[in-house]
Amino acid sequence: MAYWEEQSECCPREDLEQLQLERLQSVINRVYKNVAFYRALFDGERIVPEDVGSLDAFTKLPFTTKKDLEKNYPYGMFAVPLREVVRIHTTTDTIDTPTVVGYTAHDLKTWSDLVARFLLSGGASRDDVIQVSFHYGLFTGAFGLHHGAEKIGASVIPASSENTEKQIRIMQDYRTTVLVSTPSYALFLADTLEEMGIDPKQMMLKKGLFGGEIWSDKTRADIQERLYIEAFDNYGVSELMGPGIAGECREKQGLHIVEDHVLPEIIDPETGESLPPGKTGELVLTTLTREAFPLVRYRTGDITSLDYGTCACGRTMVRMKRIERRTDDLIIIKGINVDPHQIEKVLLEIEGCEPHYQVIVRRENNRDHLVVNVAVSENIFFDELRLQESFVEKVRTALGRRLNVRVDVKLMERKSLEESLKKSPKIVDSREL
Ligand code: DLL
Repeated sequence: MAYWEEQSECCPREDLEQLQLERLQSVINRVYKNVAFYRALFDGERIVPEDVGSLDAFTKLPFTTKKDLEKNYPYGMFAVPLREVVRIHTTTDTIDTPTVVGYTAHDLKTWSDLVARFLLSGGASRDDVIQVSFHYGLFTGAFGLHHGAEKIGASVIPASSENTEKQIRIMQDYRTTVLVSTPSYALFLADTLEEMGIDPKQMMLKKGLFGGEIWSDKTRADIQERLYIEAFDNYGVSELMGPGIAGECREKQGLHIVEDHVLPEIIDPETGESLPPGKTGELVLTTLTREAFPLVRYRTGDITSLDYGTCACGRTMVRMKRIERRTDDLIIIKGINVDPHQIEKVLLEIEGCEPHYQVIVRRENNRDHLVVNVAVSENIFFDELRLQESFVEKVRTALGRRLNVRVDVKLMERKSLEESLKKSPKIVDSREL
């Protein structure tokens, strides 16, 4: 059984809880001292760091939300001076102000160690050739996986977002053994292999480490069957670090959360009450070791439950059930987080559009498509096909720019759209996730 940091990963729970408490107290002290937002938040609730004397007392602290991060754009949540920040990423979400996430040199070292943990727990090793098919850029996915894979000594191919034929050529010629991507991309790859008449059995691919979006057991079975690989789930949130927060071991009975670096809780998303182990609710995470960008009780919006039972792999870290849904309308397309409320803002800026719309998300040929049905004013309707086409193009481009994903646009008369909204919700996600 290969562990990256055996002592930590298999730490007895009593010792782990003691460590968590010590780290927690240090985080609370640090954010109170260095982050104006937290000082004001705690002062407002008449809390001083000394009040957090137990893990129980900690659950009385207020939450941090996405809105708080938005208000403190870009550097307001940093707990160190900018000169100590050696890397900056942002979240992929499409709100006006993404969250800017900073890392000190020590944060980067921790990040790669935590990614190394789940790479090894999924059976990857220094003998592997790991192809990272996430886009290298502000998104945390590619760099996070890349440095973790280098850390375990694997040969890493930063294939990024090269087109799929090229990815396949790389896979064949460079003898890739592990694919790192979103699960939906793995399925698309399987389709493309089929179209190209290439039998995946003839390739060296053995494993896939997939994350960045919600996926089901059925999708896992499809990927495994079609690519002849073993598929593992890994979870991360950019605000918290990126990938490396949780990953599956060979048992695949949930994802081990790196509890010595991140403290998980489950709350009732409606009331904010803490829920006991085993109950399903919203995952709330607190960073225990982040230097540049510590977060206290951050609401992830992800619905899951926690299992503190023992795992046959020997790791004592709690297991999180695979994410089943979110508490909000966030739509994740190819790993990019799309906030549908942005659509209305874009439409309001375009003359002739009304701020009424319906979003349809569907998966065709293992590719996710976002279609926006847009209501247009009657005077814009449309005897001239050419004018109509250029209007659609204008809306499509404006939406695509704001949302960072390709969008198809269908124009509708207001009445027809209203009829449609009577029959189905504003956001229809027909993907079987
Ligand atoms: O998606 C980080 C990541 C990159 C994780 C690559 C794994 C691999 P964000 O773009 O901030 O960060 O999106 C975070 O994506 O709150 C979940 O809703 C969703 N998500 C991420 N991983 C999983 C997963 C990256 N394995 C948001 N299963 C999270 C289900 C996931 N949902």
